Amino acid sequence: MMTVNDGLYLGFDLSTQQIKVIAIDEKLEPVFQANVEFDVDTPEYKTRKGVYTNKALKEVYAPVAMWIKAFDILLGKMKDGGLDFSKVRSISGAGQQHGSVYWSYGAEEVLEKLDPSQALEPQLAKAFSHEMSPNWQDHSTASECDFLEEQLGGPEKFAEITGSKTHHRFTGPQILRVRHRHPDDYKNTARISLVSSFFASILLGSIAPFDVSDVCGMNLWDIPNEKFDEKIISLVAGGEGKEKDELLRKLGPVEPDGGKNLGCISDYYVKRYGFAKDCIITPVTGDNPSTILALPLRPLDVIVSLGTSTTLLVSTPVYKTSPTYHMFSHPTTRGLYMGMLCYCNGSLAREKVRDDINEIKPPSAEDPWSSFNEAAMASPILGTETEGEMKLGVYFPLPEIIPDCQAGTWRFTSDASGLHETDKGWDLPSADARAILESQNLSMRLRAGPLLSSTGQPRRVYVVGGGSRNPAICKLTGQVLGPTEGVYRLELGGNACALGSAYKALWAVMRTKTDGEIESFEDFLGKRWDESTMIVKVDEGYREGVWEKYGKALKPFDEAEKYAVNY
Ligand code: XUL
Repeated sequence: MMTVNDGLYLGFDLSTQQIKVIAIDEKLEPVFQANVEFDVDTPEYKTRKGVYTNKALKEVYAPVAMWIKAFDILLGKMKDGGLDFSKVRSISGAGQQHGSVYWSYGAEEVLEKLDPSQALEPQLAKAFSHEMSPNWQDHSTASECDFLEEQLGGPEKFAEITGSKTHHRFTGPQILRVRHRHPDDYKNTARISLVSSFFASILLGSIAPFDVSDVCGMNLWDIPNEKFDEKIISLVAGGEGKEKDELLRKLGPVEPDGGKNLGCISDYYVKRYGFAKDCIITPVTGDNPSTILALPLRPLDVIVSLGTSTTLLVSTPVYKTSPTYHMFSHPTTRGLYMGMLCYCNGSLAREKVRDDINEIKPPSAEDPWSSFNEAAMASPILGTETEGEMKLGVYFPLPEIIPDCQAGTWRFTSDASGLHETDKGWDLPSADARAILESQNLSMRLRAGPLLSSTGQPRRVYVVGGGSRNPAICKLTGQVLGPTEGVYRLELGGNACALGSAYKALWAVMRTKTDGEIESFEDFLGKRWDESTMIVKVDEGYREGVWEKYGKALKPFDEAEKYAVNY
């Protein structure tokens, strides 16, 4: 039970389809959770899965005003749910990465003078020079990416400086597209925020700086030198003189300390909801950086988030770049980096195979995955018992980011004579169940290996998100990635992102200072985190012989992916 003096710490998650909040106490205990789903709770915006899509232009974007309306509704739910706002000591949060928000001249004044007798949305709806925020699923910036990469000297060079090669969804190419296609909107933009710093801004009542980690998702930030790259900024701005200065002004500063007190919450929330005047706002980061804060992640540990998309996250002291993955500065800890793989074809691809199998073998009433799981477990490793042979598949019902590939499904047999595209000998659709899980895990192993130990083997894999409840998925993750200590599911995994932010809000207030050294987030969380209640072991991980067998599949799998890319 909470006592009267206990403080609360809030973590928000402004993601693609919903906004969530979690409140924790000083013992890390979650005491309140609520969410607002855009399609359902703000139906007047008519979004589908939180976004608008223009297929012809490959554009995906979301109305900023909808997020604000949803935040109004969420605050109402928090109030109705009995959350005592006066106990909240600090707030942090996370936003879907890469999306940009364009503030008009005059927005800062609107933010400063928010009227507590009104909701936020009607007051802020006019504070934007460009009403839509390009979404991370957008694929409209191929020419901008090509242009930037050519000018800078190729994908390796881009990755070396900004942590990633250019990507359609990254903010720099998106800003360049807005400048080209909506020059007046660009001109009328006083400041550009990421979704994360936008959210911090409406909490603060003034425009917040970028977060140290989320800024690395822009393709603009020189990670090793901790500054915006002048050449890339000039290319995006359209000139090296006043154009570059203008863009730098629009971008504003980057806050290097993830636990910084950015200021107290806007008076608006004090008067309208009863927040304490001294409740502080700390930097809001990206959803993936926030997820790694949901547990004391050690080097060689991996988080695999099994949601709509699949993301693999590692914390590493080594800044080693490659066009095949992303590096970000760590959201709290200087000298550490977050390595990330981000796939479009996560649960949707698995569900497609599941549905094909269910058509011929209906699942049990309780579990729509029962036939799929049975099929996956009944198939031999790599689809065959024959020594020297393997069956491999590539399953991309949606165009894929890793590798950059059109939509399609390809099946192969590999033997001494090489790799052959064929589904001869495949027991379809059952054989796809194991093959898709192997395929998704082999792709992660191929790319995450170099970020891990010399053997490419993780210590632990933590699974979060919807797929982490499926035992067959967890088992294949254990077999293919082979973590030495096993696979663990994070309880509350569905809320890992918001939880990571709430932990960060707590750390920001409670971290100690010894001889001028600030207590690191890892030490702080490690002391308070009780493994026995937070995680459950869901697979043993490394099995002698099995991991090695999958190791032999990496080369033919790489060839199979290249075949799909060049198809
Ligand atoms: C990461 C990415 C997605 C979004 C989803 O690069 O694009 O994971 O952050 O919210």
